[in-house]
Amino acid sequence: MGKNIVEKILDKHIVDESKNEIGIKIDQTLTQDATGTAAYLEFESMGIKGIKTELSVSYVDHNTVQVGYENADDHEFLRTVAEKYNIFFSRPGNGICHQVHLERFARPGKTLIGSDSHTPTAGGIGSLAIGAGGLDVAVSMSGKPFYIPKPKVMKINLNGKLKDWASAKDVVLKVLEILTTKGNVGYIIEYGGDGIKNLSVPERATITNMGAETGVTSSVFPSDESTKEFMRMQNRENEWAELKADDDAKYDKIININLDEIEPMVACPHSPGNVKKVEEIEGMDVDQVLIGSCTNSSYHDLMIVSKILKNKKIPENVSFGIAPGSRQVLSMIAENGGLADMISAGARILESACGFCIGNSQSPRTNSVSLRTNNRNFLGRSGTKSANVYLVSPETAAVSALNGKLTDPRKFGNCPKIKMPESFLVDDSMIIKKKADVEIYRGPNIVSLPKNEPMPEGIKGKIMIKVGDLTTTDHIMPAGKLLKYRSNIVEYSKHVFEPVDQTFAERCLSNKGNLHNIIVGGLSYGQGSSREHAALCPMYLGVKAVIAKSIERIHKANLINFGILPLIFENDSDYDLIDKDDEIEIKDVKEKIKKNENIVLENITRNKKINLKYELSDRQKNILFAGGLLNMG
Ligand code: MIC
Ligand code: SF4
Repeated sequence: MGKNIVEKILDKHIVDESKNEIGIKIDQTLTQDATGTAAYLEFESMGIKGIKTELSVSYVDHNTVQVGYENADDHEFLRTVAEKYNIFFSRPGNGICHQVHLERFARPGKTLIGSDSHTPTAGGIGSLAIGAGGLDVAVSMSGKPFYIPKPKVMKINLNGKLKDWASAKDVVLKVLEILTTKGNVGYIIEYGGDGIKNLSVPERATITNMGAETGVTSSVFPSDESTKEFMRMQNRENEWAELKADDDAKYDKIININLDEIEPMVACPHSPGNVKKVEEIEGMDVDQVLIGSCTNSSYHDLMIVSKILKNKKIPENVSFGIAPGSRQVLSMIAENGGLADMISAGARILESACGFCIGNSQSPRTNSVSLRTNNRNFLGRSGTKSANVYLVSPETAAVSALNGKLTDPRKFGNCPKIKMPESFLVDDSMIIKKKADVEIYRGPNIVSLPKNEPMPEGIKGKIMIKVGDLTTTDHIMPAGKLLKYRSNIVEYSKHVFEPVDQTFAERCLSNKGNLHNIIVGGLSYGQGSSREHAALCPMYLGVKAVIAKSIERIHKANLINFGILPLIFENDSDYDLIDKDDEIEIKDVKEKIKKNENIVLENITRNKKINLKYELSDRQKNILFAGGLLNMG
């Protein structure tokens, strides 16, 4: 029987298999600074001499604002860790991890995990690239397998050809409109169809990048002539390998999208799944426009923008910023004059980093409308809770910036055609690869990680918070200006659930030791980022279980890694039988899980019984019993 691409890659990488999960060998890892500090502290605590992967890269891209000493401390810690353990170190200024990895390291047919949910960007080149918590990345660097739920494969056929002004971003927004941000856990998307030959690797990467918002494990494209051409332009043709599905390959689900019918799209506040056509809501005034992020900041994206802006000026009431995705892109547009056209139009040129996307710079003004090319518009993520953030393509962003209003770019006139250069400008001098037995730098912001106790026999505690559907890790563990505490868990923990309830952390700490703290969530709890701090910090606050209607893959794995029990309501409607401040008890929970028996929660306050379920492999049960992976030696 024929095989699909996912099966072909997995066949070469599966090293362990149980009823509901597979363990895969990981060829490459990546970390970024905001998740990397914890990941390397965890790696150090494993006492391993050096990495066992083919390639591991540590990027510094998320927090480069350096207000206070904390970021600089983190950067130096990361630089010295990389040197000690033989890890590539991509210096601040070299670009956003996913963009640089695609340009310089990602390879067709290889497995990659990264401590960042947008790691599937590398699926654009045919790598099976998966986002994970930092601890899972640390484990993979030590040569042990990485576990995912047994995947189901969804084929999305892209047929036909995009019309002028429709772009890869509009394609992935269409995918989000179809799949929404919930209900896709466990799937890997494989792209195919006759239209993909017309899509370049960076366009494919925009599509696989934002697949993360659907909740799928990864998204992957075949590796074909277009892939070969991109790799040749990066001077990496020798790393190319063909990757294609067999004609009779089987899929669990098939979706067909006609590229000819794709129109400019927009994701409205406050979810990337809240998709409309631009023409449906155009005309709205925009106060801020930001172009960049790992979704849309390739050479082609920025050249289109520069052509749209050429000889034009941005209106005085629009704040307009552009962050090129990598130093390669920035250098190339600087050399060919594209950058000068942007500056002349009134753009503020921002560092090649995540910056605005994670809300630690460029927060928009109160009650404003911000139009952005990144991938997430969760409430408050921009740093301004009253702002409304809309996600669009670079073309829509640039045309709208010029008009001061959300505008369908088709109104602009002729669509600029970008002639790609003969090759990309390759200069890896900001990527350091050195191995020496250096002493690791630890400034006062590098605080060692707290540990958990083994799982209690029974849970007796209190519901400390009850949140609704689609609660993201940005709600649980906000980033933005707090990013500088990523390597200081005690400090960072004070801010858990801050956007939702400012008293949560304090209340939890006062219970800790007497009562077990419990979180109740709705559908798709923990969607969004891979930040393990959304589990690590609640663990530090004494949270023992999360009970929800459903929990997203990466967050569930993080909860288990830090010894927090992920439980699911057997009946969704039982969510209504439990509320904040209720006292609850789950008797003999450990024994029941050991024996695979049903779990019943007693709501003591309301005198109600609620049936709960769980899906845990033996491996995951053992991690939970130990109180987390770090306790397992
Ligand atoms: C994000 O886009 O939400 C982040 C910031 O890149 C996160 C990682 C983090 O929180 O450090 C992600 O996507 O995993
Ligand atoms: Fe950085 Fe934004 Fe991409 Fe996350 S989504 S890696 S914050 S650019």
